[in-house]
Amino acid sequence: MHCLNRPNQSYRPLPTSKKDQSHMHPSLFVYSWLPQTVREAIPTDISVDHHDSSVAALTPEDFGRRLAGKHGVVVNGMAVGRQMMQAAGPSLRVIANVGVGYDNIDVDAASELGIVVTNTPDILSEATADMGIALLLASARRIAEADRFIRAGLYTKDKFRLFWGAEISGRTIGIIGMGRIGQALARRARGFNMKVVYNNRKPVTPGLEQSLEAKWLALDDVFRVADFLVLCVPLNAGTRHTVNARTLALMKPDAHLINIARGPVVDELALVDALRKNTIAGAGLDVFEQEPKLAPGLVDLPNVVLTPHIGSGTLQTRTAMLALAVRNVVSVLEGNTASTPVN
Ligand code: 8YV
Repeated sequence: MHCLNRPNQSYRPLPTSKKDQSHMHPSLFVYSWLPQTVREAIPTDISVDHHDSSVAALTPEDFGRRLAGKHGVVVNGMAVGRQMMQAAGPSLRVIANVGVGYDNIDVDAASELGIVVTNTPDILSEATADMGIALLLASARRIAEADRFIRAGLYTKDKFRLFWGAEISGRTIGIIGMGRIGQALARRARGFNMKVVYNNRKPVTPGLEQSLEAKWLALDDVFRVADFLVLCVPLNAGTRHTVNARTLALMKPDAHLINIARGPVVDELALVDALRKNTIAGAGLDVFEQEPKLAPGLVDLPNVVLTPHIGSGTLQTRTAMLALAVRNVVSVLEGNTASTPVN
């Protein structure tokens, strides 16, 4: 997914001298899992209020109360809109998102209010691309269905005709969004001897296209030719419902859709309809339109593999994401620039 760097805004003033800081220690609210090694990297003059969102979610009201008066916040996908920022008060200078996608944060409002927003690009690209391949293989080879079959005690006779899936080698992967994750996916797909076509607002450089052995096509053409269509775009007004009843109808009946981007890139009801009517063969979904809710009927379909937004979910990657988010906050609170700002 892309990190759209925006021109630097004028941010809220910082306590620049030691004298300023002596009467006002910066305070940080971390609303995320926080490993000890990362916590120890926070300078002791920053007071830390920690709530592990992976143990229990706060309501937006409680989150707002904890945020009030803080100078920085680390969030893990929590929606932070203009009202929340305003309610936090004028002390708030930095919002560090633990994730490359930052559609949960109103970046325009933050910029207007002089608040720095940061994300965690790059470090999760490999793990997320792995997840794309995992879902592609699982959907093609019907892994989840076969697993359920064995657990149900149905594996009792001849196995030759069981769970025939789709061949990968020599088939075409269509990647929508050729940012860092899309590129990592293309490299993996070449390793599986797949042909790579892609769509991106702008084609990548000829040199990169050549090294990835990837060909740019118009969006509708990617839908038409892909045997495996993988979504790697950020969510914004231009990408919402890229997959809808019309574009699903362009897909081959034996094609599979994989979503490792954001749920709302897909019209989930239209997808349920296509999977139910078998107008496409299968889907692998790591993200959903209204997480953690699923569209009615989705769980009843045999031809979809579902995972709960775990694209970047490895210990190494998630730890690195937290470390980067915390480094970004600390940098801003110490009067320096964040290493991965988005505004
Ligand atoms: C995060 C993600 O787990 O990076 C992203 O954009 O979707 C995931 O890696 C998610 O942001 C929740 O924090």
